[in-house]
Amino acid sequence: MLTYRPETARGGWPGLIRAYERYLPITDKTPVVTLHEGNTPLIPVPTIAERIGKRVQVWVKYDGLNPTGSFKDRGMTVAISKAKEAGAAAVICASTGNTSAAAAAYAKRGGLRAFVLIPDGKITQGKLAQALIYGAEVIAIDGNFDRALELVRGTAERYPVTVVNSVNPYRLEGQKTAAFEIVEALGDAPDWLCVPVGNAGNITAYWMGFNQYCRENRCSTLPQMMGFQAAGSAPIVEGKIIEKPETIATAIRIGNPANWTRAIAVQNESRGGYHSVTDPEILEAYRLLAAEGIFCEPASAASVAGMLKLRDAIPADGRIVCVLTGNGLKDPDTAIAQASATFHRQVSPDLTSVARLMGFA
Ligand code: AN7
Repeated sequence: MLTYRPETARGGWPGLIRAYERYLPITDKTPVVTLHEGNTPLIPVPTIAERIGKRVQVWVKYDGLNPTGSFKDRGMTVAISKAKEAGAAAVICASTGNTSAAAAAYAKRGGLRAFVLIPDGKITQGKLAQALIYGAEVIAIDGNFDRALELVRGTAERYPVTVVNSVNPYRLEGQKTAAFEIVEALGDAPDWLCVPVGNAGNITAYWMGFNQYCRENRCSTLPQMMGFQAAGSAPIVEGKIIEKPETIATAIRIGNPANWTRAIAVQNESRGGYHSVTDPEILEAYRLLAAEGIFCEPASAASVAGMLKLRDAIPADGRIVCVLTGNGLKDPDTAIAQASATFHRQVSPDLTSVARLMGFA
């Protein structure tokens, strides 16, 4: 007889709600909607660390290994479970792609309708594919993410739909668990946490998580929170709304972050900072990560690009974690365009031709 026990599925990992129940706003009545998200690896990246030119240790938190390929699953398992608990029939979000993928998956799993508003033509193939195959109701607007979020807020004020963007506090509650996992993996918090920033929900959530774990005596120090925006979409760095944000890192193509005020508080409390990285810097970090065997999406590489840009400010013997928020498979077009690998095409299908190309004949 087969006995399936969710507690032991995926190497004993029941999903982050069950794993961190006591730190989350979960009750006996919460119907847990999970895909066993969380528990992602913290991977050392020694060849990238070497580029810093002093003794430091660098790890990446590879959150692209979540069920829908991004950190959004952490927030969505909690947001959808709580929406279901409250009796919601439908959820809505604006998205540059990853939130819509996660909302679509978890809403379907929980039996809720999902409406997703996306900027037409400005989300990657993989993310669009996900929203569609999970069966969300996709509304692509002739406008950017910021306009989509305004429409989402307006809709939710008038109609019975629950917003699952990071203005929903349950999203941040779920996402803070990534900080718990980092502390568990390292035994304490790192010196720096480098995070790509769009709406600044994730950097806020990490800060909540580290603080909560310190209050619980699970860690003794707090990291400096270093947020990185793409140069064409850097409202927090520039201190003003960007009306027409642009960057190859479409996930963070956001000109008016929803959690702006919180983002400033995180900077002040952690003695951290916000900096911008250019598209070429992002793409260089993206290729360096691939050279370590790690494939993330361009927005995620902003954390590594930012760390390398600030190398002179890194403390000696520093321990740094860069968050890789999304999987590289989300954006195959950029990968193919940026790869410099040898790619022979239209090769005659015979041994001599193949061996010749390999340099053996
Ligand atoms: C890969 O999906 O905003 O600073 O609508 O997809 O918490 O917004 C995505 C954001 C970083 C920025 N990396 O996180 C959306 C969306 C990736 C992302 C961010 C996003 P926040």
